[in-house]
Amino acid sequence: MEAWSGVKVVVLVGGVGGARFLVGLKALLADAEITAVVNTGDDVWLHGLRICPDLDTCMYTLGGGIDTERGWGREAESWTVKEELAAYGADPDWFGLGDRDVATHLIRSRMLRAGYPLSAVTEALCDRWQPGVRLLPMSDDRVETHVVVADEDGSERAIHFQEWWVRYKAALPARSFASVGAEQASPAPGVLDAIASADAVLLAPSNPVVSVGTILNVPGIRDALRKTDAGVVGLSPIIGGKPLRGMADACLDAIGVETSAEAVGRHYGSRQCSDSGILDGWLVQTGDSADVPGVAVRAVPLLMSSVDATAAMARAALELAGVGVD
Ligand code: FO1
Repeated sequence: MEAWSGVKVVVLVGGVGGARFLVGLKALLADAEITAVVNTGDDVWLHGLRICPDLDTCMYTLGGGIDTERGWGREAESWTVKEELAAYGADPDWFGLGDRDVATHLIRSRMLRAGYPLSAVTEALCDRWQPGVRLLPMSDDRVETHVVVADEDGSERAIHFQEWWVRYKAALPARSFASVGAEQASPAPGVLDAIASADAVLLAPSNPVVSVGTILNVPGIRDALRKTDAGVVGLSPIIGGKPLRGMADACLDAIGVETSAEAVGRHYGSRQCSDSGILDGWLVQTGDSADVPGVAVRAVPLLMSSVDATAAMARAALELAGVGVD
């Protein structure tokens, strides 16, 4: 009997880093039940289409359709629709809308307009891609990450995360982030049950502010993490004092958290000795150290350089969460 059978693992994930981690976890837990709770704060309406970058990145990566170079969008992509939109002068022209990717957005937008919740849309799209992991949006309600930025003249304005991230490459100093709609949102069906009945809950090495942080802003999720019998273990997205990819440092600066494995571990906090913390364990990169009061810290290799390397990280995280394998 496979040592992992029957094990239930929930992972809170964002985009590229989270998807990569899920590939290694899936390789390790061949026949266990993996549920990914995916950030939808990056989601945006563009050209009349609803785009869900982190859900699509996870779906394409696990389903074998991702462009591995970019980490988002489809492989063997073409950009004719984008060129034609630009020829019409249709705003925005700074977002990479690929032709193959557009089909996903057309199906999603049609189903949303027909009244299907995002979780049902995601299930339908996954029928094609068979990711081998249950992908749940953090919420079926609209929760969008907006960024308050300072312009050259010092004036402040709020822009959608995608504009900050893609158009400005996070170069505009971010004053703060807002999860617009979070107060009225609730976790998507299945999210709270999955966390409550899990054997382990893992925080993928995703952006702790705009990915994992946004998921924690959905009312009920943080409490569910504090209440579950599962071990809750995070993997640091900061290695040697900097993020491996993405701009987590720009995000951490904006909320006044130092870009270090220790600071992020403390930011998530201890479940045992704080009234809002969520961690029992924290994995940091070999060579990094972190003192996170009330949290068991272990240093292991955290570079997702191969599926095997990622599977080893996942094994270490599960063991720290008390789900050991012989
Ligand atoms: N990221 C970019 O840096 N440039 C793009 O043009 C871009 C287009 C894009 C289209 C679809 C999609 O699902 C993701 C896309 N991303 C792009 C990534 C997106 O901005 C994600 O929100 C970030 O990667 C953060 O997870």
